[in-house]
Amino acid sequence: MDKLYHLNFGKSDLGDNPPKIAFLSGDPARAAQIAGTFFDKVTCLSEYRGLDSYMGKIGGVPILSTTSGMGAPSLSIMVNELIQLGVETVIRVGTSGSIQPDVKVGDVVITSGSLCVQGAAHDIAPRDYPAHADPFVSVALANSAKEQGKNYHLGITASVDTFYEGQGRVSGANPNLMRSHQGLVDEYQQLNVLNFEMEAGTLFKMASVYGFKAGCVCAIIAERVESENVVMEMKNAAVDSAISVAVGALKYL
Ligand code: R2B
Repeated sequence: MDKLYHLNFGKSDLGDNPPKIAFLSGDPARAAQIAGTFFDKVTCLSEYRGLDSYMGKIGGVPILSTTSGMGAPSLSIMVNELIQLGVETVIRVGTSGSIQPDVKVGDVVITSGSLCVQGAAHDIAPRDYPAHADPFVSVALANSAKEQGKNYHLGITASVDTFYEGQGRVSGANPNLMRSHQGLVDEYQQLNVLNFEMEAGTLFKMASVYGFKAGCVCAIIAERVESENVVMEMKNAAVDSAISVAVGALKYL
């Protein structure tokens, strides 16, 4: 038995030509959607703790679609185990809230680098260590988005640990933000940060430390300049766009 504890599969499940590229989604339903829509010869490798994984082929190339779970601690476990299995490129396909007025619900953001405000990353690299995407993966994602006529933005993402306080939300159970978090959306807007999410910064630091390639494309599902809420009516279409940009990037890699 060579199963890794959290992935719940091992090298012997991956065959003679094991996948070197993994799509990584926070939501297990998105991991299943990617595999079900785009993979040939899909195998479900694991349904364990909501961190489900699938294997298949796209254009004859073996590929994984795995779930990171929400937030950097969970992502760090799944990515560590994927790398142990020989994965060399990880593309996060996520959801996100925009910070800039011209980044609209339904658009996609391709992260060139993260403002990484994530505790898990401190276990892997120093606070000031850069959190940047692989430039070739980012260009592949941008080429794919352009080719598909998507509204896309390439730039800096704020990767934080919490959905509420860390993204300056006061509409949840805690209406009182610490002084450091008051006016966060305005401050990040002035710093030209495009969007909030909760995984990419740690993924990028792991990539530089471990020596693999990483990229991130996120569907914009909230406009934080306007509201704290997710626009549920547009979520599926936005996620479909991010997925098709990620899949379309493969041919540029
Ligand atoms: C986006 O969506 C999740 C929070 O709702 C989290 O995983 C993220 O980065």
